[in-house]
Amino acid sequence: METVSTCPYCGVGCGVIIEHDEIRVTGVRGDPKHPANFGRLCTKGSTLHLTATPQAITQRLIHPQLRRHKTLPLERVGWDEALDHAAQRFAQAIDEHGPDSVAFYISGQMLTEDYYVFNKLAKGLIGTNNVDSNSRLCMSSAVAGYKATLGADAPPCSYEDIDHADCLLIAGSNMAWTHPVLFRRIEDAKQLRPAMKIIVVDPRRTDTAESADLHLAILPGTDVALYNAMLHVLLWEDFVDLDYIRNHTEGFDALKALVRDYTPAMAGDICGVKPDDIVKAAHWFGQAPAALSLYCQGLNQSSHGTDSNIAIIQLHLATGKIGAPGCGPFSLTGQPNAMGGREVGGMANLLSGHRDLANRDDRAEVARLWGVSDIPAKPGLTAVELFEAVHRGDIKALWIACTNPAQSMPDLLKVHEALAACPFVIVQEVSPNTDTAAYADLLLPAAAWAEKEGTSTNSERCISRVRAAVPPPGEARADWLIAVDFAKRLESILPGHASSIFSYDTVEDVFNEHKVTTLGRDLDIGGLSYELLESAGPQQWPVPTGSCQGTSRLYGSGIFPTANGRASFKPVQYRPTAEQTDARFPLHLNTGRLRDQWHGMSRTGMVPRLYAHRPEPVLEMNARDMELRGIADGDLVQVKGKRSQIILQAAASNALRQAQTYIPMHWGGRFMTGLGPNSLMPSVTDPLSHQPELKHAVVRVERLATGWQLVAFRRDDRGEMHAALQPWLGRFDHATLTLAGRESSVVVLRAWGLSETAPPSIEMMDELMIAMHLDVPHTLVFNDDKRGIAKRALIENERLLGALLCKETRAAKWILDLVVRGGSTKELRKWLFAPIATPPSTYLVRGRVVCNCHDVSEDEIAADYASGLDLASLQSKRNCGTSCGSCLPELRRMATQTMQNSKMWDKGL
Ligand SMILES: Nc1nc2c(c(=O)[nH]1)N[C@H]1C(S)=C(S)[C@@H](COP(=O)(O)OP(=O)(O)OC[C@H]3O[C@@H](n4cnc5c(=O)[nH]c(N)nc54)[C@H](O)[C@@H]3O)O[C@H]1N2
Ligand SMILES: Nc1nc2c(c(=O)[nH]1)N[C@H]1C(S)=C(S)[C@@H](COP(=O)(O)OP(=O)(O)OC[C@H]3O[C@@H](n4cnc5c(=O)[nH]c(N)nc54)[C@H](O)[C@@H]3O)O[C@H]1N2
Ligand code: SF4
Ligand SMILES: [Mo]
Repeated sequence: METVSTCPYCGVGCGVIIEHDEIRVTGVRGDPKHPANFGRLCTKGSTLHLTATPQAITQRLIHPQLRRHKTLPLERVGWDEALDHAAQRFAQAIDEHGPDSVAFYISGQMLTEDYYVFNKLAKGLIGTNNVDSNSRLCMSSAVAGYKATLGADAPPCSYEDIDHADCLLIAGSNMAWTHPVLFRRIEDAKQLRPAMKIIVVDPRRTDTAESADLHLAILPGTDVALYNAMLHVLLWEDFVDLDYIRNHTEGFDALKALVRDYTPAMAGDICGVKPDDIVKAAHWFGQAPAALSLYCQGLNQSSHGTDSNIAIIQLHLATGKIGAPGCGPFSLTGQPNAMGGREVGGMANLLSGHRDLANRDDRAEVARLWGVSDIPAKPGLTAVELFEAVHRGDIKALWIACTNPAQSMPDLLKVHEALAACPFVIVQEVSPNTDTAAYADLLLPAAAWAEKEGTSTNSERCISRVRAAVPPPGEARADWLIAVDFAKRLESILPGHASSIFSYDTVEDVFNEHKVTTLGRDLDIGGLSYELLESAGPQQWPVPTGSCQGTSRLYGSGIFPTANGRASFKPVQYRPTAEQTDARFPLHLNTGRLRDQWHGMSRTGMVPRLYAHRPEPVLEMNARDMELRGIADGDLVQVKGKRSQIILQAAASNALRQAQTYIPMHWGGRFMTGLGPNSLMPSVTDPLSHQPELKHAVVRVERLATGWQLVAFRRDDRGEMHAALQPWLGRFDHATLTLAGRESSVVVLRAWGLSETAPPSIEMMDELMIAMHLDVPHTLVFNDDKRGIAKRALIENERLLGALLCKETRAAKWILDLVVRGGSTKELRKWLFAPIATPPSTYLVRGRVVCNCHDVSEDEIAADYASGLDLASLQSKRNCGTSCGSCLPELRRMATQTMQNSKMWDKGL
């Protein structure tokens, strides 16, 4: 059987075809008809079915669980008891402390219908605007930037504009990894029209930057200076469109006066790039008949994220490069339904149908549509404020759905304290294992991708149907249904709710009500219905009543959704980030994404092959900074920031300038000792958008002397061991817990002891052997007590199934390869019982896997390139990059670089 649906990961919003037998998902492939991907999927999308295998389902949350008292464990309860209890706790808080004592923290990964219901529940039924979402950490600066300039929160462009642009300005976006299928479209366009110029603005030399004609490796947080200087050049060289400015905008004179100061020399100084390169970027942008900018978190996640958005949008307004094919400021959305959340007003300062909470008429209109007396005027708490209020004890009941703030919020220690102290926390999840779930007093099992129905809107305003293919496991339920069931119970407790405002029979009923709230608005979808989506496929809003087709481009008329129809310029000054490096904290810490992982890894982290590209948590550093500190690849370092410190392995990266470091955001407390990188990040926010500065912290890094290392592997066909081993992370100075393998899963625990820490006792190792199911009689055991060396290996049917090595770990990579890939255990037995440190000389360390689809590693690719193959012949030999294409940027980069093999595993002690 096949069901057409949408990928639940990034904002590209690719169409997928789910292959299934009505009980289980058996496969997934790209939908050739979907306008976002025309059949393509990236590494994450093409492995979606592997997050729904029977083993993966055993890791799902399938029953409601309630903690009756903070000191008691969670226990299984039925839905009635769970939701009655929840309603009673919420009603009690509202009764004793008022509606603002409860709060909801939801997610851009919910479907539009889910989002709509939660928003109505808080603002309409309870009467609190305390409903915010993880989109606050993601898109709120983009929302504020669009509204400040264009008058409405609407990305005016379409993906097809890539096919028409003569210049692409990609800023603060590593699309090659984060919007891969869209990046494939850029690669196609460049191949077809090599004259198209690509400019990338990113402090790091990412794979996206490698593919550019010009990479501006600006110093972190200096974007506003750069775009102001580009405007300076555009003005100076007459590239601005004075007619457009005169007819369609206002406020240009003030901006013109301001950018007079932003000479290329001045901005070059601030940004740390050559003034000539700024001039070149401005020339390319100005000369291009059609210029498109694509931008994401490098702009948004900053204490001046709104200004960065405004500054880049103004380049388009000043040159009139907006509203025409190939033109416009295109903010890429991160989460699959960040846009849907904005449409239903699912944030603390917004209301349904792109309305504003601050606007009295908007509030009255929504109250009328919902059939409630009023919507409170007091703005709700935005994400950072919300957790601060929880920390102060102001929030008595908190409902978290579809997001994992205990990993993804900044200043994590404080967030963990807040969650621990909150009287009543509901976590609505698909996984019982997230860092946030640990704090739940009530855990509610949600239906996941392939099990739920609704709609979601991608970056280009395109609304797609999300369809269920299989039933949810156990008692899991769709998010919107859980919210509606709760709302009805609350209505029966709270006074004054004779008739329900939540009488929906189907998810389509919710969609139709949402549709009514959009009528006459900029996002009007009066003409849209599930039926039209069924017959005509995905549609871009607006689709006003009477129309049966979406709108691919906005503002072609030059009329903007502002009071006087004009877009407006804002004189934005460059401001530095909140934390600046100094002698005590001399390094900048940047964070972001990996190609094959999704956020807190609750889903991608279940798929062993998705670890192959970046197998473990590291701090990336410039080689010179490492040398100055006596740090070698694989050394343990302490990363100390202003709020906390964490320990990581260091890895040299030639993508970073000196004084800059990078930690992927994915590695939280389930994968390494400590809470992960977000404990280092500040909770300062942009004054307008309230988006926190998740890309900029300052740190110092020091090498730590290690005394011993322990490495343990175990094949885990049931997929249960990763969760079971998590408590072990806290028992070592530093440890990491990851997966390896391809067809079968191998759990990998690596632990380090600092020089003063005693090696693990035999008892502790025995305990670990039990936890890893290595405690069987035929496990081979070697102990060298004098040197404190221990080796264990479990071999069955001549296949190595698991091993534990303490202190003598130089052969660890070889042994892991034997567990993962099989092979003769003869050499291993020899190695095990002899005081030999290194693997056999015939063994070649296999490097990182670059091509995930065809399992091709960097050393195989490097060897082929070294032997004279070009990309095409490499591909015909090994097929790498011929399936999903996510590795193509890296294959191209490697063709021009000699790659160094990772030395990380050679640091056995
Ligand atoms: N593989 C993968 N893809 C994803 C996701 C995922 O988890 N994994 N998540 C999705 C989500 S929710 C989002 S929001 C998007 C995010 O997509 P992106 O924004 O593309 O991803 P990031 O890696 O967070 O950050 C992008 C780049 O910003 C750069 N940067 C840092 N500081 C600055 C600065 O001051 N100025 C500029 N110009 N650049 C800077 C970083 O070096 C980084 O390369 O990805 C989506 N796609
Ligand atoms: N340092 C740093 N921190 C960051 C960022 C950064 O760049 N750097 N980026 C920020 C950004 S842009 C974002 S978007 C956030 C993302 O941060 P989070 O929202 O915390 O990330 P996820 O891990 O995607 O959390 C989604 C959760 O929902 C669960 N889930 C999946 N499907 C469903 C469903 O259908 N229903 C329910 N109820 N639950 C479901 C998943 O198991 C998962 O635990 O992180 C932010 N934090
Ligand atoms: S680019 Fe990848 S993650 Fe994003 S929607 Fe498409 S398949 Fe999913
Ligand atoms: Mo995001």
